[in-house]
Amino acid sequence: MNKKITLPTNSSMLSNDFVYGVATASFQIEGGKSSRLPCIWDTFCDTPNKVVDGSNGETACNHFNLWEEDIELIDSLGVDAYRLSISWPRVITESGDLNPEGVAYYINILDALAKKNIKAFVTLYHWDLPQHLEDKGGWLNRDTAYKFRDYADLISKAFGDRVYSYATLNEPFCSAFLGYEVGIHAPGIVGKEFGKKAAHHLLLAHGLAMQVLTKNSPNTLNGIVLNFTPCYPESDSQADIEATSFADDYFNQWYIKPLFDGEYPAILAQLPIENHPEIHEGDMDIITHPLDFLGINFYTRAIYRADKEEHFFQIDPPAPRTDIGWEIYPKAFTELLVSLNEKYSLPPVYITENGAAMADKMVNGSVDDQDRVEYYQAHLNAVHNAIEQGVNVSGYFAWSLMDNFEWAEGYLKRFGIVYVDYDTQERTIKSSGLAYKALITNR
Ligand code: PNW
Repeated sequence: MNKKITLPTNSSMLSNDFVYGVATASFQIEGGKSSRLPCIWDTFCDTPNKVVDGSNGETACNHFNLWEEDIELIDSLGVDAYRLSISWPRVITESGDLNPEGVAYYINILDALAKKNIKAFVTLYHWDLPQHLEDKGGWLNRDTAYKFRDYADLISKAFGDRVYSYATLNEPFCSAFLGYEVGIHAPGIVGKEFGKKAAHHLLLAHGLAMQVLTKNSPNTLNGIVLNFTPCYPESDSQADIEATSFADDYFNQWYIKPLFDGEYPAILAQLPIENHPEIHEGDMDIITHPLDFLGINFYTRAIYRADKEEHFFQIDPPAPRTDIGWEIYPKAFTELLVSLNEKYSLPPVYITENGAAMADKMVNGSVDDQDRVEYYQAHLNAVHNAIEQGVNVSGYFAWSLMDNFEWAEGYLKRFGIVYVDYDTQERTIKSSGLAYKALITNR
């Protein structure tokens, strides 16, 4: 018996203007490595012991060749929208010009989506920085922000009116902190002095790109996608509460407060001077460029306690957990949306990613992932509850359309609502995909 996903009959999420979609990212699905420039994730994958299963993005889901049937698959799910990302190293040459083959590849995809009336939500940067830019310092080099603006300028002109929404960056927290502070993502740089510098250049890149997108593409929804892992104290002790608030500022508010308030959280003053970002005059004005939408990605929460040496200590997540070890705690999703709505004057919000890794088993040709169906049910309810409390949420994207390259976890963790057999590249819609489709098409 396949469980259904349901929402209260009066829910605004059952209206036909609420946008339902599925999401992917270029490096995670495309493959087709030989027809683009190398990126930082190619290099990272080639470095021993960085990716758990020693895999890479050479083939991935072979979406580079299978994109036509994948669009049929997306259409068969009945969704209103598809969130994809553009591979910067596929569309821009080393000298900074458009690469016509790479541009044509995406134009074909955008045209095929338009034919099927599927809205294209395009993310310009989902972590695949051209390696030649990393060789000049990557996101630690201020000039990368201007290179990103130039890329955004050229590509938005080339795409014309084919795009419904542009997001500049996906999850600058992950790029900055995971990539340049703890080094568990590409380019694998480690040091507390680097994270906030990279973060500032990413946010500057975002603001500069917003300027050109507003000019070249005034009719698209232009914005950014941020991820949040809401922070909870282990106890009500003052010390735990303060440690948790510091963690929240460091991991979450750091990336949203500058966008709306034009300043970093006050904990900046508590960070050693060598860890500070390099902020030039006028940067904060660029970063506060008005947004047409805010994309929010949510997967889990984190629990903190006070620590003697550090500002905070994160405890191991309690059960229930998904296959990647992340606690399932949908209440934090509602509380996050409500609290952001209180703190900031938000534009329309789209949930640009939400989903779960589960230990899927293919049995007699089908994957009966009732655990994932339950995750989606609980989290869609959580979004509904936030809307009831006044948050303006306009859409929701499942992460992910299909199983794919899960970064440092390689192909071992499956987030898809469609199963991928990596030997045959066969796609099979899981029970969660069927339940999601039923929710959308029965509205
Ligand atoms: C997001 N964290 O990554 C990305 O946007 C996707 O590409 C990815 O596949 C998906 O979520 C699932 O992981 C994240 O450690 C990776 O806080 C790590 C974190 C958050 C998001």
